[in-house]
Amino acid sequence: MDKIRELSIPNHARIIVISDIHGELELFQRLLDKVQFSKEDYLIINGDLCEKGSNSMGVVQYIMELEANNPKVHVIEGNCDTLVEYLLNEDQNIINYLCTRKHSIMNEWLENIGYKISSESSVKEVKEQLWRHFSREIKWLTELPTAIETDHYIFVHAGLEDIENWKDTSRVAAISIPEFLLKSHQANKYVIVGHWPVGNYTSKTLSNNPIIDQEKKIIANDGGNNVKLSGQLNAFIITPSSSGDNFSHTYVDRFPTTKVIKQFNADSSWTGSISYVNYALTPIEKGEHFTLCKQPGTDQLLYVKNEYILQKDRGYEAKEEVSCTQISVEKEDIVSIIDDSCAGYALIKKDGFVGWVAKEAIE
Ligand SMILES: [Mn+2]
Repeated sequence: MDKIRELSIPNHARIIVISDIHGELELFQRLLDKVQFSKEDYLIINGDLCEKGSNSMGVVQYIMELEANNPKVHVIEGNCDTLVEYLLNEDQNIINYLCTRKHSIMNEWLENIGYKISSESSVKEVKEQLWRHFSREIKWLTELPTAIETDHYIFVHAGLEDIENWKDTSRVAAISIPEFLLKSHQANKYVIVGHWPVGNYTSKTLSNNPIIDQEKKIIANDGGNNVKLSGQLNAFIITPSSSGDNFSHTYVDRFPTTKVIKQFNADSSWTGSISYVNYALTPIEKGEHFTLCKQPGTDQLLYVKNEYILQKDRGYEAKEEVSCTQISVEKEDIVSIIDDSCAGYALIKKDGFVGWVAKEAIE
């Protein structure tokens, strides 16, 4: 990769890392408030400002301004931020992408200038229109660095190749390598990434909180905002202290919260979750609310909420990624409600952990 920014961060400053905002301006602003982002802090936006959410244009505008007014704000590119390059290269495939994906920054820009796109549209003309009105934004997006290196950290959207000199990682790998936490790297610093929702790595209690792998020196921070049913926007926070850097995190999501009115004790044998790829299920015993299933992909036994099991021609599968864990709650706990539309049990999030509680605990 060619675009590496070296950055020297004074060793008393807090570093806040946020990735995969995906067009969620309001969530991003709430998160900055929640971490009490101040003039003393460094803010690293770890790629994927655009796509999937409904206000990519607003996110880009807001962060461009933030960066222009604050030398401590730094942004790197994610794969979703590089899509405008297809347009600049006049690649006709981008027209098909824009016709099938409603939530794209380019569609928001086109709507803003009242240009109706169709599969017949010429890529040259769309490019000319957007360049006329948004050249500043397009230029900014294409000039973002691929990685930022500080004394102790490397910030990159997806990951590094497992090679002697990490700087030889190709740009495509840096912004789009999948499952980096299952791989390894040879840089002798922590590598902080987004891109791959951390929920994909969990096999026990589903959580979208950042994962720190001390041995591999990888920190995965993508909370699956706008990608996962229970997704959230994470802030990973590095706070220096005399004994070294402290790591912490916080998050925001769009779920309503409620106060627990009755204690619920989880059955600890109800654990695990269904995540990306492993949707196939073999039902073993159907209960009133949950069905004990075997997950052929992992050989795990899981209690799957009946409403989340679909019968397809090829067999049974999960409707989407979902927790199969029960979680305990105490009276007065504040929890977020992810799904209260099922019979008997509600899917909630407590301190970032996702699972089921009996409905009488919350209503
Ligand atoms: Mn990404």
